[in-house]
Amino acid sequence: TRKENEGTAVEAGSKATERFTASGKLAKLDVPKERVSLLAGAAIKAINDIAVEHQVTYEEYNALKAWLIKVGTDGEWPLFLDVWLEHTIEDVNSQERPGAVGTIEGPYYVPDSPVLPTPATLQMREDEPGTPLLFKGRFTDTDGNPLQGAQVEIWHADANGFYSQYAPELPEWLFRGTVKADENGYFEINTKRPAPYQIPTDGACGQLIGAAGWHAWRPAHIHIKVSAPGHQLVTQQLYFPGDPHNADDIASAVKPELMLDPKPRTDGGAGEEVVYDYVLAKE
Ligand code: MBD
Ligand code: FE
Repeated sequence: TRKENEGTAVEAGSKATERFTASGKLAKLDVPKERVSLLAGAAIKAINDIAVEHQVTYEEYNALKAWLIKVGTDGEWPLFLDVWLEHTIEDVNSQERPGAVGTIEGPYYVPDSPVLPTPATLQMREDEPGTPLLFKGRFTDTDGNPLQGAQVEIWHADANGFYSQYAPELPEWLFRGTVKADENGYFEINTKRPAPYQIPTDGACGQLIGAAGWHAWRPAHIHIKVSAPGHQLVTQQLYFPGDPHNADDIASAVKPELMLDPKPRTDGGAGEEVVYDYVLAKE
């Protein structure tokens, strides 16, 4: 797996900023004045309360100012927010939704990945390192009927913990694809087990982690967006039992329902297989 400082903030965190800025999400944002005043007011009050409660010094205040400036110049606002806040936003917004359990999207999703029919094999290099993983499952609606037109968008790190399009020298769509389920809702995806992921240690987020004596790790995970016409999209991640960071994910995004159960392959192929079924709620 990956060594200390191999992934740089410049290549990963800041690309996430570029992508977010270019994605068109910014243009669509329109938060009503009342909500801005309520939320910004509450956030400012919470920080002022902390300053009183913990008797914040000028040294600490200036360290904060320098650090906030660095988060921006390193392009790490998406990384910072997705690691330390998105899990709460996701909880708040998925409480009422029946069916498949979700978790955070994180900073490295890319829309419009290559469309592949099932059974699919994600793009890999020749001699791609890692344990082969066959991921299969089925889509149903909340009444148990097979779902038509369902798809799995999948993206994950390679065996060194790097994401394509956010690290140099990786093929553009390595370990990224949009897999169409068959008419009975079944899908099969051939890929390789991802490595645990360390967030970039050389930028502002890494500086905070070092200064606080925390660790930078996320457990190995596979990112997923599942959807079908007329049904609610679910964004989630799947995890592997036994990963040392399942219990202390820096992004607080692990849930028991998202744990896979890898088994030897039933078709005699190399590696392991996992089965994960999706129930999608109507829109
Ligand atoms: C990741 O791969 C990720 O999933 C999150 C949430 C944050 C940083 C990197
Ligand atoms: Fe990730």
